[in-house]
Amino acid sequence: MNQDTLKNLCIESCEVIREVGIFIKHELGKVQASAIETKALNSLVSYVDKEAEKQLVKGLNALLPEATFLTEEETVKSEAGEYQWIIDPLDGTTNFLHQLPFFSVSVGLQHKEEIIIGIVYEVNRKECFYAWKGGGAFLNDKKIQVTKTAQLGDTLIATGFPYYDYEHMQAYLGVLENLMRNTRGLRRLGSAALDLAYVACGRFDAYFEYSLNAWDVAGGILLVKEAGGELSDFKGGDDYLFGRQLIAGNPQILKALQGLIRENFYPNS
Ligand code: 2AM
Ligand code: CA
Repeated sequence: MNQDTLKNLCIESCEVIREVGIFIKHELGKVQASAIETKALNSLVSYVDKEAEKQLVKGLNALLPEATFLTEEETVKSEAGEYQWIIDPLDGTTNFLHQLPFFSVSVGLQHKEEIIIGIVYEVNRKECFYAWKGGGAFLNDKKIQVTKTAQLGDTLIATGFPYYDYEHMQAYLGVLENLMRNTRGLRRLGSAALDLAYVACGRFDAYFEYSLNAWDVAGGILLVKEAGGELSDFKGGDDYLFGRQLIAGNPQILKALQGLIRENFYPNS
């Protein structure tokens, strides 16, 4: 795909996602407790997630019929392919169901193991964050960039608290304590996709979390890269799309976080 084709596909995909955002917003506050299912410990889902996913699959399939899908709610068969859409129709479901304003739609297009389009749509503020490979990252038509903050003491850092895998709790709390003492503050919004989008546009200096799924991060990874940021897994490697752990940030703060996470999670390495 050349740059023009990729850009057009990205912009058209944003339109599909905006439409789905209208549906999600329309359902806010309407989901009855009896319509909420628990998929796994603390992992909630309702008809809104599933219907939004069906709409996304239909709209995106029309734009690129040869692409396969990997989706959180599995309303379509997961298949590998040269092009694959990786979709979280509603990232931040717990917030949505509690009527807290931080939830988003996250879509990434993978081509041969590389994300080439990334889109995160913040439903409440109608903020569409999007990037295509080689084209830069944007928020509603304006180019975005990660921060230039160099000192940890000047940073605002996002994270996600463990909500079902408590195995690394001590290491995680060790990192948190250090950051509480040495940064401007920590935030936990509850949508990994939005955390990445907010790193890309400079609202956060960095973000880290573990026990993530590929659909939580596929939309946001390219946003961070195209906005001048960097990403790694907890060991400093590249296994952050399917590796379930991720650190993202401006390059200097990413390094500081990598060191801190290594000290706490892998003290003997
Ligand atoms: P989800 O809303 O699509 O399930 C990282 O925190 C990710 O974990 C979130 O983006 C969220 O994606 C998912 N998640 C599932 N259950 C959660 C919970 N109880 N608290 C926080 N995040 C949860
Ligand atoms: Ca979801």
